[in-house]
Amino acid sequence: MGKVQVKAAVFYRPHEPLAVQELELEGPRAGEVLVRIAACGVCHSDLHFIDGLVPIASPSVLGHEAAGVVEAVGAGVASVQPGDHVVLSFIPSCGRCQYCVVGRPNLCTIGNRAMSRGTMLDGTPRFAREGRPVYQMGSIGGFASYTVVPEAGCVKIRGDMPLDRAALLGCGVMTGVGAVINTARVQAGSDVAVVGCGGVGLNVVQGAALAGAGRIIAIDVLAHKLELARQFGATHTVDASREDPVEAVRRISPGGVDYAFEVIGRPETVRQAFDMARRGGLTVVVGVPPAGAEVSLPAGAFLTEKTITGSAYGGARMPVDVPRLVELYMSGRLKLDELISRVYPLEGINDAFDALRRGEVARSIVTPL
Ligand code: CND
Ligand code: ZN
Repeated sequence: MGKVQVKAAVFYRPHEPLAVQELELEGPRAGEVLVRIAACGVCHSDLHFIDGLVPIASPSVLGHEAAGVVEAVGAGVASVQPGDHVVLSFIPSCGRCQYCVVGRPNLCTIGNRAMSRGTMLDGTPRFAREGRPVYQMGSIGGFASYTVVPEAGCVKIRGDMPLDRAALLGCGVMTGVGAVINTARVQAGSDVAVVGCGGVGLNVVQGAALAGAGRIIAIDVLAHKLELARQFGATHTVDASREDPVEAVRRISPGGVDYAFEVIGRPETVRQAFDMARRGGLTVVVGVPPAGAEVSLPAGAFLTEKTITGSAYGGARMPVDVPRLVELYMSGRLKLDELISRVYPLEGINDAFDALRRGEVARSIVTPL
């Protein structure tokens, strides 16, 4: 199939608004899929590029939290066909590398290389403008009317799942709930602290509730985020703009919590989370820090068998986890409607990022068509 004209939001350089432009989209090559984007969530990871905190290939179509409908497939594609509804994955795991084989597909060598380059698995993107390549954030580029993704980057979902809700599963929900269930494996009855209750952190809170955590302590600097956190299952809230969050958490959960999650991406709050964890407790860093940032920890704490780990994409095993999350939503046990604070057309994308930067929203979605 030939080239398609699409409308997309393109990042050129930091501290500049995204440009909403016409691009050419090449049809799917072998093993690739053309998807009409129904909705794409506005995640803080995209904002890090715009704010110049994390580098990305330029120019790039941003957006990595998307769902849509398969329009066409390239040669050899077997798992989806035109008309299927899909959630897109920003780590298109190959299924064959050492990480995939041992059951850690979120660490896939090939998928992570494609994600960080902003390309398909063969190292090239499918968008172009005036003949020059335009890269695809997370091998997706979801702020576009259509995109092409690797087959391994789409997961088929049931047709009656609303696509705008499904988009959120592509990053925020998978990352947040997955950090609790896949990475930390939170035990029922244990105490959890969540530092940062935005689009991803609220999903850590609801993941902890799903796992049957005992005390779920939500920490943020904005009162309306703490109210939302209560709706998502927090049993206690701490306003870190008013009191020391470490002291507050250690007061609520004497000795500290079993699991502390950092969901902002700042060295100071990583340290706070670590200090909130009890002896033998686990700290999980979900937030993406600025490039080059370092974290300082009290070395003596390791004698108390405290551990700290990162969580990439919530330890996602997308073909397993996405249908599970869909079933949880469809049976009323996963909150997605409450996450969508605003819906923007593609032309409103820069307003959506301004609102995210100001902390006004849980999540916004962009509907490109
Ligand atoms: P969002 O901006 O929605 O949330 C951040 C929240 O942190 C807001 O509610 C803020 O008010 C709050 N906050 C800011 N400073 C403080 C502070 N000092 N103390 C307490 N709360 C504070 O961002 P998001 O939820 O979309 O993303 C959060 C992070 O997760 C961000 O770094 C993003 O890049 C990262 C992430 C990681 C992954 C992964 O795979 N690990 C995937 N997606 C996003
Ligand atoms: Zn994200």
